[in-house]
Amino acid sequence: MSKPKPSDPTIFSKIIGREIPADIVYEDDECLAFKDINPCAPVHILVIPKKPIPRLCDASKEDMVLLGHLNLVANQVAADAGVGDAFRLVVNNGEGACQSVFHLHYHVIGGRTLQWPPG
Ligand code: DGP
Repeated sequence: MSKPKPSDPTIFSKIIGREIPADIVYEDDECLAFKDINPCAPVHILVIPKKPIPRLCDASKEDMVLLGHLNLVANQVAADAGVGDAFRLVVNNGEGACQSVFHLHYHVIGGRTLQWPPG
């Protein structure tokens, strides 16, 4: 099987389209938030835009409002999960930074003591 290109549809497009299930905790016209299938903390939620931006570095000025919205939704889902005052927001951008799904996503991680710097 050939290596996926950043422009290919991803598993997250299938979650948006309800072709595969996910534990969805928030949805609006612009974005979706659901629990990570492989959580690294008691709270591990992914916030994704419905627009298929592959990586953060592929976002442009026209995405400015959307990117701000994703941050506010991250705040909201963290608060709803009970970790609103202590959580980490992570974007892995590109293969070299461990991005494995090429649809922009923010990891909202919390519910345990978090170390710094991350590995
Ligand atoms: P990243 O390495 O930053 O690209 O993170 C991708 C995350 O996506 C990883 O933590 C696991 C999660 N993930 C991958 N496939 C699925 C899936 O089918 N469902 C859910 N809920 N999460 C997934």
